[in-house]
Amino acid sequence: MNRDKLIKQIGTFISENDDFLITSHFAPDGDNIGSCIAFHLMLTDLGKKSLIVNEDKIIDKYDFLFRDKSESYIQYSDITEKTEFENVIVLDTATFDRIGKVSELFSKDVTVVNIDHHFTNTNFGTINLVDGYVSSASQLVLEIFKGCNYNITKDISDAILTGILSDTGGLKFQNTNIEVISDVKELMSLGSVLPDITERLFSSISYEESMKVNKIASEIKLYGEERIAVAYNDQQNNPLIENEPVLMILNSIEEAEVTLFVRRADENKLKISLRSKSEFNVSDFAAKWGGGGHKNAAGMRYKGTFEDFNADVLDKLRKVVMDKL
Ligand SMILES: [Mn+2]
Repeated sequence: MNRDKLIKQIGTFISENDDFLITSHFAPDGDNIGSCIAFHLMLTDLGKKSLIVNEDKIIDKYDFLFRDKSESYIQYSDITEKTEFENVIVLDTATFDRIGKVSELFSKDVTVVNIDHHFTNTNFGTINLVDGYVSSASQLVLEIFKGCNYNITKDISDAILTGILSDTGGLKFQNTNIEVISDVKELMSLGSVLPDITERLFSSISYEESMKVNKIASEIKLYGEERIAVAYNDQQNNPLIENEPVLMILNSIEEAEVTLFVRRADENKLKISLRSKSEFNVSDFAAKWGGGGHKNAAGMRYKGTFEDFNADVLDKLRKVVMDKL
């Protein structure tokens, strides 16, 4: 189906229904949160009922995007009364399992609108608007709102801009193209202040958090020959609130082309963020362990200790990267 028809179909889905569940992948990031909030605010303005539910907590940093957080969002574990939703919008999520337990809130005859920008998206929705070439799910949300002639208020614009800035690393990543800049220009003309949101997303960190970041940064390991850098954190000893500041330091190391940030969540469970500055496809690599994402940014999980991970995954990565050099 062509894009205009798809957007019209989403518009019809919205106009014909009154009660929506909005969700996205666990471990929410700025694009996930921005696109969810933008959609929630728009549905509210259209006189619809809508609730954002995520398996994980949305960190306080994004509170400025909500009109009323307690009315808009609930973490799955805080739900006391289970409602079965018939109309669900899933944003920024490549595979159905990444919404986690939130799927337990779906009714049997649920309609799922899947809006995403991961090449690996499995088209799990009833309606699927998937485009791996756009920077962010938030950019697709803007396209839908424009296509449906919805009124984009400043706060909706701020949420969309937050998503775009988050997934482009503040307009610095390879996915920052003319369309991104053109959308940013449009959002600025709607009243969003680019430096203000950039500041909120990238330049603001508490003293306590900065000490945790420093600890991790001071132990980054560089494999010079393969141009791989690895950061590790044990979340139980050093509970980091956000990964982004570590990723920024890690990815700014000029001797590294591929970087890994490995977090030990709990006993024998690791979460890994992979980034690449070159043609090396970290999504393909992570797929071997059930992970995925984009060519230059992906995620995966691993069962085992950090030592197991080094012997198993990191060694393979070093070999694969060496072979490509
Ligand atoms: Mn995204």
